[in-house]
Amino acid sequence: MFANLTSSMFVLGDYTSSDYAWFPENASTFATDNDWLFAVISIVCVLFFVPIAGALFYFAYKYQKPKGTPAESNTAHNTPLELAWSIGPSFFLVGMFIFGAKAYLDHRTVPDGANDIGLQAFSWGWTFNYGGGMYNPELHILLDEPTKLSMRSTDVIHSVFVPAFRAKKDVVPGRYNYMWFKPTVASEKVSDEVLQQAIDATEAAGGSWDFDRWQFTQDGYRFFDLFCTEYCGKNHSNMQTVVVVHETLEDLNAWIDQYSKRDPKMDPAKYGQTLYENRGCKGCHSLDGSKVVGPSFNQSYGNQRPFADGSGLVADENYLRESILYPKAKIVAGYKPVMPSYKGQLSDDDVYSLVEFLKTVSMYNKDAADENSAGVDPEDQGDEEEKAEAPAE
Ligand code: HEC
Ligand SMILES: [Cu+2]
Repeated sequence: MFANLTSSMFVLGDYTSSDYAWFPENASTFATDNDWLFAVISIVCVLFFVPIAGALFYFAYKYQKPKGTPAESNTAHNTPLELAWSIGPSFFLVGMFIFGAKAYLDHRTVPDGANDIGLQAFSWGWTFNYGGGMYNPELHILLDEPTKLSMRSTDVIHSVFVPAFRAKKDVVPGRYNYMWFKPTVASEKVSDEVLQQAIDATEAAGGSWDFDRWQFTQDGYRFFDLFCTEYCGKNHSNMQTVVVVHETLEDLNAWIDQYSKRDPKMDPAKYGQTLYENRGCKGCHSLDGSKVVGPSFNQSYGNQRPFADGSGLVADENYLRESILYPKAKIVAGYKPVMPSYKGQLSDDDVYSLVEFLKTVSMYNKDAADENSAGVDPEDQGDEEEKAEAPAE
């Protein structure tokens, strides 16, 4: 099942057991405290705003004078009144500060023994690091256990937001940041039947997994949404993924094992496609010839690559491997050196699988050319610099 499905994280819906208008589902230990504080502050604001604004309009109406009357003030100082309206509200302000600071400190103080998961944010996606070479775009955590995210960004400022957890934190390039939460609601699993139907429908359509339509993951779990909440560029709205809360450690570990590495029986190119989807390549490299942040993969393997320093070569396996592990070694002309290095993050077999995948999607690959987008004229693609030379023989 894992082998054949690819996923896109576009436009997730919001699974909740009930509709809501005010707050999303309450699914972490932060939610109750934060909602209560939010409600109290909102009510205090309304209780002050409405009478003050009302009095403003009422007095403006009551004491209006005919046009041309000279303005004059006849109010005297009223010390008790001024003290009352200064000191009275300051109790509310100090109260808000104390409860607000306490809530903030709660969010910043990670409990001992929290499970640590790495998070890398990039334009435009997320990669979670579960250790042992397991990376995945979905966040899977354990019920009733605190989880800490150690977060970094490879490019610009992003921000993690899980509305159901009431947890939100910026991910800033050049430094680590962290956040934590303790989920209190487990993700249900749909029945095998329902899951199989969704898998069949997805395969029949030849498309990628539609989270919005199914409202569960391709492993059959219901999920909470995770968004980027810091406008970070053109495809910011695609920066969404799912949070799945597992009830038992066994269940979580089984999921992690399943995605840890390629099943030896699986076709490397097929697995390479999963990595392409799951590991962020898709956000920067298209397969159809269009220029995204990086060159399209249908123009890579077997094609003459022009480099920024004026040199060039025909892309072979070694060049592709080097481009993945040491992206800054050779910069393709017309592109910025923004690709993050995957050294230490992809295993040897992962890189091999990706290279095999790149070969199958290249229009310059003689063996695969018939099945794939053969006939796309490179002259039609992109701008001056990336115009391809004649295909290599
Ligand atoms: C943040 C955007 C970004 C991500 C994510 C990214 N790349 Fe790139 N990639 C680029 C850019 C930009 C270039 C061209 C500049 C250069 O050569 O470094 C490039 C170049 C390449 C090249 C050389 C292509 C050619 O036609 O010469 C390969 C191969 C490649 N990337 C593979 C990958 C793989 C595999 C992944 C995922 C594991 C990936 N990239 C993820 C931006 C990205
Ligand atoms: Cu972002």
